[in-house]
Amino acid sequence: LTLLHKTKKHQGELEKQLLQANPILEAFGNAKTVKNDNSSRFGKFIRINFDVNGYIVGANIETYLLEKSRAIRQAKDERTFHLFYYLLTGAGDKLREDLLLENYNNYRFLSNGNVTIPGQQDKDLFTETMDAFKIMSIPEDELIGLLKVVSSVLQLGNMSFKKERHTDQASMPDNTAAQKVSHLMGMNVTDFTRAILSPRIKVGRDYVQKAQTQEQAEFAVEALAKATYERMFRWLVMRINKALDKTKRQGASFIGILDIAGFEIFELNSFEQLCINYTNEKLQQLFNHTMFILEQEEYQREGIEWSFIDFGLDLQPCIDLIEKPASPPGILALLDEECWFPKATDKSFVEKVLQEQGTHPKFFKPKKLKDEADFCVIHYAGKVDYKADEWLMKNMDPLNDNVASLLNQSTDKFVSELWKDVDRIVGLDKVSMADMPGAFKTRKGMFRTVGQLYKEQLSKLMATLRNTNPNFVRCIIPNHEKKAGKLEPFLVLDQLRCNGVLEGIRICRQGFPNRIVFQEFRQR
Ligand SMILES: *[C@@H]1O[C@H](CO)[C@@H](O)[C@H](O)[C@H]1NC(C)=O
Ligand SMILES: *[C@@H]1O[C@H](CO)[C@@H](O)[C@H](O)[C@H]1NC(C)=O
Ligand SMILES: *[C@@H]1O[C@H](CO)[C@@H](O)[C@H](O)[C@H]1NC(C)=O
Ligand SMILES: *[C@@H]1O[C@H](CO)[C@@H](O)[C@H](O)[C@H]1NC(C)=O
Ligand SMILES: *[C@@H]1O[C@H](CO)[C@@H](O)[C@H](O)[C@H]1NC(C)=O
Ligand SMILES: CC(=O)N[C@H]1CO[C@H](CO)[C@@H](O)[C@@H]1O
Ligand SMILES: CC(=O)N[C@H]1CO[C@H](CO)[C@@H](O)[C@@H]1O
Repeated sequence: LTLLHKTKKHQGELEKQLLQANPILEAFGNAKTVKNDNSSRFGKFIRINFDVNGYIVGANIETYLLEKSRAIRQAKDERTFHLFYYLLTGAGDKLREDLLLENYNNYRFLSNGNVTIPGQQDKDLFTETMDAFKIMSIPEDELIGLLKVVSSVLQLGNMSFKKERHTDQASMPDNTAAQKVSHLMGMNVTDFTRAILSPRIKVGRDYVQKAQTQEQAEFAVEALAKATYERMFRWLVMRINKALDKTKRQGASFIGILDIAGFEIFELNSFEQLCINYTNEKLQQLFNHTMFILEQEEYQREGIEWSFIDFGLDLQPCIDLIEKPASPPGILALLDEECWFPKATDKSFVEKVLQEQGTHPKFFKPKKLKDEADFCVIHYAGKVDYKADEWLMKNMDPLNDNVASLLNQSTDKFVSELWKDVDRIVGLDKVSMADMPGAFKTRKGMFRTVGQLYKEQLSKLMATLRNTNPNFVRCIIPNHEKKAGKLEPFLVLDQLRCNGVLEGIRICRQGFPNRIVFQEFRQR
């Protein structure tokens, strides 16, 4: 960041804004998890562009895979995104009233109520975040629009449904929360309620109103809350990029910083973890390439007697297992295929994977009874158990398109902006609601699945990274008690081993000078 101080006078503002982009994104995208009070729940690639003279001309941030499910549910001792707590603690009376804010315990989506972080003043951080928005020159009306959306996400959690007595239909005995949501998001409450309870669905050429079950209504509201938060986050990134790209001048070179979502070890892992691990495989491959191949080439150039070592870590087979499009199709391709297949279920997806990839060396089928996992993938860091529950749903990510159009036509400018691309969502009529989850009745290729989008985004990122001279920083947790100055040797060793870092140490032991180890540790 000392580079920032070399900027010209008129770029002082850009410098300040660049430094404020992080606190804003962290407020909306970081959260307390069991192991880390401030864990990033999204990946990001920050690119600082320089002109030929080495002056900063702008910056750009790209984000990956926000853990949006955190907005509606949190595990024990965890929190949702920081901003919710900042807002509920820091908002003054006027803002509380405008945003219809309530106390922590009134919100069902704040699973654990008021959880505080030792040494962290949510109230002060609210002020800091709001100041960061000012420095970013994001106007007040946009900021209020944004905070209203945050408040509606919380309010959506309080919409509750009941099963009507003699039918399967859902009803909503109390519409207080629906009224608040409608007020905050600029919708007509009657229309909103109808869109949730009995949406118009296209059947063949006609539209019919189809009453929803309690389960379907609840699913729709949760999906809406997650999608709303995600869209708001994407807007935020877009808006920050707009602020950071003022000079519109072409950069001659850039420094990029990639920071992927921190993963934690879960017993059973889902679709999100597969995507994160897939990213890790690709990055590890880049690491392997940069550190070992280049280093060995240098030895050769310098005439050091050296025989190329195969570290036995070849990552391509595992990457193929996940991303290969065909012959045989990888896990993501098989998942897409199942999504278009009528009557498909998570179970039939698992069967297909077993059938196509059952003999893959990086794949194995867990033993029945003993194991809860549906399949295991042998990643470079170790064997990971995956459970395929709801993968079809997660990959399609369907939304109630009736509500989406209401939001598209919202009287609130900010909300309608967030929903301007409604034609790209997977709507209710594409999902056979009768046998949820599963069976998406739509033509292949009409929509992009979550897996497809992620794969494309990742391959773009890798192309960028391959054209750079990368340096790697490995963050190691020294202990699980969040204590300063305490280093647990085995915990650290384990992480170094999982990161593939220990291979460097092996070279050292084989009698070579410390240079690799030195260089690696210097770079981390
Ligand atoms: C949270 O972590 C980010 C780095 O990811 C750091 O910049 C920020 O200061 C941290 N926030 C708090 C409140 O510790
Ligand atoms: C929201 O829901 C929670 C839990 O169901 C309830 O305790 C609370 O009173 C509700 N708040 C409002 C404002 O309806
Ligand atoms: C949240 O909890 C903390 C500590 O338990 C307390 O000091 C604070 O007043 C609470 N905030 C609210 C708004 O309930
Ligand atoms: C909401 O829409 C209904 C019809 O769907 C209409 O009768 C009512 O007047 C509208 N309310 C407002 C406040 O516009
Ligand atoms: C994959 O994810 C799991 C859980 O998130 C984690 O335990 C494991 O270390 C990850 N593996 C790789 C290769 O990143
Ligand atoms: C052992 C190992 O993983 N080797 C791989 C390192 O990366 C290069 C290039 O990406 C591969 O060719 C090796 O197979
Ligand atoms: C379905 C729908 O209403 N789509 C509209 C969303 O908003 C954009 C512009 O604001 C319109 O062009 C779409 O027709």
